Parts: sequence; structure tokens; C-alpha cells
Amino acid sequence: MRGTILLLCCVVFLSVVTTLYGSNVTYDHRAVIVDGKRRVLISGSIHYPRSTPQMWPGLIQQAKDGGLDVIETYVFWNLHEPVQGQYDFSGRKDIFQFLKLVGEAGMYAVLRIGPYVCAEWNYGGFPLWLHFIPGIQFRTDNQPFKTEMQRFTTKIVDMMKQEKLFRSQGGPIILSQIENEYGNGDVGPLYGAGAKPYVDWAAGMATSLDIGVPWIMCQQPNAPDPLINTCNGFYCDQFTPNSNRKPKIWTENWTGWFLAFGGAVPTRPAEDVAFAVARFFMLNGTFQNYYMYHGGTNFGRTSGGLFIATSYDYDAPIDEFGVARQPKWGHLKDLHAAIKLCEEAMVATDPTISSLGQNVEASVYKTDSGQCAAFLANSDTDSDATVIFNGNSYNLPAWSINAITTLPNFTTSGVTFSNWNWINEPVGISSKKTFGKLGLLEQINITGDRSDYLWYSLSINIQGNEPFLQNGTQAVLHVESLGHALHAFVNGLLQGSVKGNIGNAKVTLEIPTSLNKGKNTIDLLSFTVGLQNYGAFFDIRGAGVTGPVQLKGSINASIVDLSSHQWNYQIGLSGEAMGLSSGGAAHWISESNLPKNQPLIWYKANFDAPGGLDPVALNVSGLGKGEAWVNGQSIGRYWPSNIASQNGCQDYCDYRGNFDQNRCLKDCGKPSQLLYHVPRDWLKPSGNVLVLFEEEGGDPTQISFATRQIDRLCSVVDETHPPPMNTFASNNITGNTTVPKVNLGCPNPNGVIAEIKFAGFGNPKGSCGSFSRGDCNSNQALSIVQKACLGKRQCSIDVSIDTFSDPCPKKTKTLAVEFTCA
Ligand SMILES: *[C@@H]1O[C@H](CO)[C@@H](O)[C@H](O)[C@H]1NC(C)=O
Ligand SMILES: *[C@@H]1O[C@H](CO)[C@@H](O)[C@H](O)[C@H]1NC(C)=O
Ligand SMILES: *[C@@H]1O[C@H](CO)[C@@H](O)[C@H](O)[C@H]1NC(C)=O
Ligand SMILES: *[C@@H]1O[C@H](CO)[C@@H](O)[C@H](O)[C@H]1NC(C)=O
Ligand SMILES: *[C@@H]1O[C@H](CO)[C@@H](O)[C@H](O)[C@H]1NC(C)=O
Ligand SMILES: *[C@@H]1O[C@H](CO)[C@@H](O)[C@H](O)[C@H]1NC(C)=O
Ligand SMILES: *[C@@H]1O[C@H](CO)[C@@H](O)[C@H](O)[C@H]1NC(C)=O
Ligand SMILES: *[C@@H]1O[C@H](CO)[C@@H](O)[C@H](O)[C@H]1NC(C)=O
Ligand SMILES: *[C@@H]1O[C@H](CO)[C@@H](O)[C@H](O)[C@H]1NC(C)=O
Ligand SMILES: CC(=O)N[C@H]1CO[C@H](CO)[C@@H](O)[C@@H]1O
Repeated sequence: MRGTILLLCCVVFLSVVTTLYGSNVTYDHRAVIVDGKRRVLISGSIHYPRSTPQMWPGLIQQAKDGGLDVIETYVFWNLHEPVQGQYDFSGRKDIFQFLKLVGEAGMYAVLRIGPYVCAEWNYGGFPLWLHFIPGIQFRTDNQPFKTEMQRFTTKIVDMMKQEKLFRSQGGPIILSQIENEYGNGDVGPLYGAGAKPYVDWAAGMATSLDIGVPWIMCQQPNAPDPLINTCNGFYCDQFTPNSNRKPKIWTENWTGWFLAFGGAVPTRPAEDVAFAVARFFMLNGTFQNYYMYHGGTNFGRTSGGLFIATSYDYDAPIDEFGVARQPKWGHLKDLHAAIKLCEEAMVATDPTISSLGQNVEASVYKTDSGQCAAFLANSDTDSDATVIFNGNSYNLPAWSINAITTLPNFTTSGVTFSNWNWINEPVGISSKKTFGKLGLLEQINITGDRSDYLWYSLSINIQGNEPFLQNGTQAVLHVESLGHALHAFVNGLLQGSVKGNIGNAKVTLEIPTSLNKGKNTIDLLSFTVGLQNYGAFFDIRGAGVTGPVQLKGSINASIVDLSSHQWNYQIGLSGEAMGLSSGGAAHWISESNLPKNQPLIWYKANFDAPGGLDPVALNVSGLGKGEAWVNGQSIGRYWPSNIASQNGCQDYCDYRGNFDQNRCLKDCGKPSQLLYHVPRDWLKPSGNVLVLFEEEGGDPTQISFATRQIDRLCSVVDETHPPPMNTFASNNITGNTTVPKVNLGCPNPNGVIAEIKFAGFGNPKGSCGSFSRGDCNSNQALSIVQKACLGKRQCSIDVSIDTFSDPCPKKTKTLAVEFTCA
């Protein structure tokens, strides 16, 4: 089994450096140099628009408590400049406020401007209007593109400078990024001769902006000096920068993976994340970033990359709802504390790696004054190892976890909906703003992404003797689309739907259909589910019904191709044009005859907010596919009818060996996402308005609210495990001061430890939620834990007989604690 251990020969007390004025950030071979000091830095990604400003201080504080020094974020161009030249930095888009909060918390920031960001974000962060600039080609040596990229990058840098946000001005930003993963094999190289000049231009353009902090390019092996090339991946231990004058930086160590509609839920065990991080620092690394530390929510239509779900939870150390995910959060916190104890030794020197046996390595950082830090790692995927190091013997199994366990629990809230209203969305063309054209048109070119939806409508006259009508008036409707999905209506009735998936957007619909003699209408509602965000030329891949569209009989000769007929087009829905999402205006029909399981219905209802302060989710069980708004704010696309495959999940996730995103899936055969985050600050105590647009048909009376509760928090620590095994705490090799500690803390940023439900030192039985005393018990355990912890955000207690006295000498004793926070 794989495991690593961090040992520390001498504890180094770092003096806290505070500067009131800025100084330039630089770097050398070992580390990034901030305020004149080389630093070992632990960073985490939190994207400001994926939570609300009211959540930001709590998220940042939890990152700090989790042992992070740095918050990393992208800058989302299409959020800030939705219309060319018109900027928006309000509310969730207020990146300046976000960065100021990071600074006020005493943390640093990494600003990944891009402006291409990937990020499972719509169109990779590019505004759609870029696509319509004549002669433009994205991300290559193309003048119209370079002009816009430079203009936006300069705008952001100038605004950051105005707000004094760079470290060189005393602000938090210590690194800035230009471009993003362009060097990946399936991106940059496909741009041919334009790629290298573009990378050189981007580096030069960025450098010329004179920000006083280094620029980085991730996944860009040929990043020109002085830019630092950095690594993204599940592991980056084997990565080396392209010059010996640059430090080893890991900009994206994936803590989990994103969820797609139609997919199962990916997870990555804390053990594997921690193993990867420890190995990175063991092998020369001094800066690493968790992608994501808090993933959050793709509100509205912001998700991108095809079929990306509304939840961007990412199995991150802080969950979508802003609550610490245990044991991952606590496990990594312990690792960070141990790594930070070694900072001085780690930045002073290169490590010396020695082999202690097959797949077992020791890495030692030693300075002239004798300080050192050592990591021991067993990268074997099968066997435990026992190694002798510095005369001591260590067992290296999988990580044994001494962190808090929580039983997360969504409880259906008693909140009921009242005052149901509805409006039909007409099938086909209903607005006056329509146009006709011969032939089928690509969708994104037409909609400019102003809506997910585009109607393709056709009217045909049937004589009754058409060759494809071999069986009464039955024919087969055949539709081919670039994606991402569509609903087909004939004479106003839904005939069938077809959807793509994250791997393949293209769809083909083939359904038998009855036609009338005389006039018939074929209405195809084509829709996108977040625009493509990755890969060479992703911007021009297109979507929508590009054909062919045919009516067929059972023999080939009887195919009639409708592709080049006169089609009528309507961009978006009539309900969108009427502004139904806010719930106001329009002629809503009241509840007496609420339609259920019918396609294309807008619903509206009122509700009071679920009581308390726990995070809130809308449980969309019973619905099909659509979008939901609370008090006019879009909580995102919902799609519970999109079910993950039955296959690919495991009961037990074996993380040994190299991890990938399909390794630890859960919730196979279930809707990919049932619960949708409704931020508390979007709710009023009463009189809230929920609006749903349901495409396929569903029963809105089945939906409910759930609140996220953290009922039980537990920690179990065994006194026999030396600290490196279960706490990552420093092991004083020279002094043998190996006392394990239990660390309790509350996942909610404002929580304090409210009650110790159980504390037993001896041989407690049971597991979290059902602990009971065994026959060996310290009768002081409860009062000791209460005294140390009640009313505090966090507390730490030595797990030893010195603390708890010895209830049964010569036996191994364990401390088990269950507690609640309020
Ligand atoms: C910081 O960097 C800026 C821009 O590169 C440079 O003009 C300035 O002299 C530097 N300041 C210090 C104190 O090195
Ligand atoms: C670590 O740094 C040393 C010294 O520069 C170098 O020889 C070695 O290859 C590096 N190892 C890794 C894994 O980066
Ligand atoms: C979830 O919370 C409710 C209410 O607090 C409680 O009754 C229930 O037992 C909890 N479920 C789990 C699995 O902890
Ligand atoms: C969501 O609602 C369905 C149907 O009422 C229910 O079975 C399910 O338990 C709910 N899920 C949660 C997490 O509340
Ligand atoms: C003819 O139509 C009927 C229903 O109208 C259907 O049951 C039958 O399968 C069709 N036969 C063929 C050969 O398409
Ligand atoms: C969009 O329209 C432009 C200009 O007419 C055309 O060159 C391009 O191929 C279209 N894009 C797609 C994906 O069809
Ligand atoms: C119809 O066309 C397809 C593709 O061209 C061909 O594979 C198939 O054999 C044809 N069927 C008949 C009945 O001619
Ligand atoms: C540390 O522990 C080892 C093994 O238990 C023991 O041999 C050694 O004497 C101890 N060292 C000190 C300084 O107590
Ligand atoms: C390590 O052990 C030595 C010898 O007992 C002691 O002087 C020193 O304070 C210990 N350091 C820590 C951090 O416990
Ligand atoms: C996506 C990615 O970069 N994955 C890499 C993570 O690191 C491991 C080990 O270094 C590589 O094998 C993967 O290719």
C-alpha cells in the first residue's frame, strides 16, 4: 500500500514577516520569493462566481483554517464583458472584493487571467461576441484575437493595479497566469505554425504589463523566460520546470473531478490526494494548488464543456454548500501543518533521495545548520512496508485517517409550496421576431448563445400518395444534429427526444410519426447544455440541427430530404422574451388545473424559506429537464431525468495505484444531480418565488426543499499509532515525543463545539453515531474533552495516559469522540 510519512528533526520557528508596503515577488530554483523570503506555499482554488459574496468570507476563513496560504482563481471574461466594451463587476462578479477579502484574511492570491480559462465554464470563458469579429481565430497568431486578448488582459491588470492588489503594491496577488493548458497535446500543437509565435507573444504581452509579480503558464513546457511553466494533473511529482532557475509549481492537483449530466458522481479519496501532495513536496515541490478547494455551483447558464452539471462540487475539501468535507478537509489540514513545520529546510536546499527498498524512498532536506525534514514514501500499490530510518522503525501502510468524520445529511424540509401557477410555452414559432431561410443553420451562429434554445420549424403539405407513406400515414422522421440535444414535435405533439453526452454531443433522432393529409408542422427544439470549453478549435465546433432532416419509409428510395426546404427560426423561448423567470408580469394561470407530465410548461409557486441557517437545496425529484429560478436568480439547469449508467461504481474505492477520474464513482443508475443549491442569501423569510421551465414534462408538486445538516461529527485516535502514522504531526526523532493528538473542529465557519455526545478513552465500541463504552474506560474522558473543547471553534488534546490517566494498564487505548456544532 502506498503511504508517506513526514518526519522532522528539528522544529523551526518561523518569524512572521509583515510588510506594510509591497515588494516585488520573484523566484528562484527552489521557491517563489515573497517579501524577500522563499516560501513553501499551499494554495486552493475558489472561483468567486461559483458562490455568493455572502459566502466568501466563510469560505476564505475555512481555507485559512485548513492550512492554506493562497487562494487561486480564474478571471471569467464572459462574466465581466458580456457585451463588448460593457463591463460588469457587481455582486458575484466582484472579483476585487473577493481578492480584498483574501488579503484581509492574511492570505495570498494567484490570479489566473487566461483569458482562456477552460474551467468547465461556458465557452472556456470567452464572450460569444468574440466569435463574430471578422477574421478572428482564437488562441493562435491572429491579430484580431490578440488585440482583444491584450485589451481585456490590460483592463484587468490596470484595475487590479488601481485597487493595489498586486503584492508589489502591498496587495495579495503573488502570481498571475496568462493562457491556460495550451501546451497540452490536443491543443497548442494542432494550431501548427501559429502556436509558437502566439505563446511567445502572450508571454511578452504579459511581461510588458509590469506587475511586479511573476507570470506563470500552466502545462506549457516551452513557456519563455521569465514565465514559469507549471503542472496540472492528478500527480505532479515527476514534473520538472523548463529551467533550473524556476521553482516546481503545481497549479492544478485535482482533488476530485467534475460531474456531468448523464454521468455518475466522481470522488477522489483523501488518502490519494494527500499521497500525491506529500510526494510532490518530497520531490522538490514548493507550491501546490488544490483544484478545487471549494468547487461550488454553476449558477445560471455558466457551465461549459458539454453537459457539465450545475453542481461543481468536485469532491473538494469544502463541499458545494460551503461545509468542510470530512475527513478530506481535516486530513489535508494535518498534512499542511506538518509540511509547514519543514518550510525552512525545504526552501533552503534540494532534497536527497535515497532508496530504502523496493518502491520505498526517503527524501531528506538538510541545511548547513542541521535542520532537516524527511519524507518516507511507499509507492507500492500492493504491499505494506516496514522501513528502518535513522535507527527507528516505521510501518508504511495506507494512510490511516485521524480526522473528523461527518455524516452529512440532507433532511427534507417541511416547506410547502403554495399558489401554483403555470403558462404554456407554445410549440414552434410564436414570437414576431422570427425569420425564414432556405436550409438548416448552425445554432450558435444564430443564437449567439443568448438562449439555450433554437426552434427549427417547417410546414409541409402531404398529398397522401408520397412514396414514404407506405403504411397509411406513418413515416419515420430522421434528424441529425451537431447537438447537444433536441425535442421533436409533429403537429404540436412531442414525438421524441434525443440527447448527447459529455463524450459526444452529436445526436440522431429516428422516430415513427403520423402525418395528416394536408398541412403538417415539424418543430424541432434544439438546445445546448453549456458551450464547449476545451480542445483545439473548440469555439467553432457548432451545435444544432445541421441535417439531414428526412422523412423515410421502409425502403430507401422513399426518402424525402427536408434539409434544404424553407425553415423558420425562433431564437429562444417566448417565456424568456416575456421575462417569466422573475415570476412577474404575464398572464399566469392559477392552480386549479395544474398540468402535469406535459412538455413545455412554465410553473410558478410561492414558498417560505426553510427555517434555521443550514444550507438549502431544491430537490427536483419528479421533474424532467429545464431551468429553475428563485426570486429571479437562476439556480441553474436541472435534469433529473438524465440517469447515470448502472456500471462503473464500486462499493469500496481502492485508490492504490495511479488515480483517474473514473476510478471512484458513486450513485450509478441514479439521476446525476437531484439537489440544487439555493444560496441562503437569495431567500427571504417568506414570500419567495420559484419559477421552473419544464421542457420534457414533470410533476412540480413532487419537488421539495432539503437542508444540509451536519448531525454527527466524530474522531477516533489510537494511542499506539505513532503520530506520523495517523496525524502527520512532527515526530521528534531525537526526543521520541510521539504523542498523538485529537483535533476537533466545526465545519461551518461560524460554528462552535456545542455538545460532546460521547467521549471514551479505553476500548470504546461502535462507530460514529453509535459509540458506547467498552470494559476499559477513563471516567474523566468526557469532562476533559468538554473542558478543552466546548464553545470553541477547534481544540486539540493529547491522546495519552498523561491526559486521561490509565484505565487499563498494558492495554492499547483509543479515544473516540462524537460532538455537535452550533
Ligand atoms: C519591481 O518591479 C517593477 C516592475 O518590474 C520595477 O519597475 C521596480 O523597480 C521593482 N521594484 C523593486 C523594489 O525591485
Ligand atoms: C530535484 O532537484 C534535483 C536538483 O536540482 C534534480 O536533480 C532532480 O532531478 C529533481 N527531481 C525532481 C523529481 O524534480
Ligand atoms: C438526519 O437528520 C435527521 C434530523 O436531524 C435525523 O432524524 C436523521 O436520523 C439523520 N439521518 C442520518 C443518516 O444521520
Ligand atoms: C428527494 O425527493 C425524493 C422524492 O420525494 C425523495 O425520495 C428523496 O429522498 C429526496 N432526497 C433528498 C436528499 O432529500
Ligand atoms: C404500420 O403502422 C402500424 C400502426 O399504424 C404499425 O403498428 C405497423 O408496425 C406499421 N408497419 C410497418 C411495416 O411500418
Ligand atoms: C458560423 O458562420 C460563419 C460565417 O457565416 C461560418 O464561417 C462558420 O462556419 C459558421 N460556424 C459554424 C459552426 O457553422
Ligand atoms: C438503405 O441504405 C442503406 C445505406 O445506404 C443500406 O445499408 C441499406 O442496405 C439500404 N436498404 C435497402 C432496403 O435498400
Ligand atoms: C526512542 O525510541 C527508541 C525505540 O523505542 C529507543 O530505543 C530510544 O532510546 C528512544 N530515544 C530516546 C531519546 O528516548
Ligand atoms: C524534541 O526532543 C528534544 C529532546 O527531548 C526536546 O528538547 C525538544 O524540545 C523536542 N522538540 C519538540 C518539538 O517536541
Ligand atoms: C492528467 C495528468 O496530467 N495526469 C498525470 C498525473 O500524473 C501522473 C503521474 O505523474 C501521470 O501519469 C499522469 O499522466
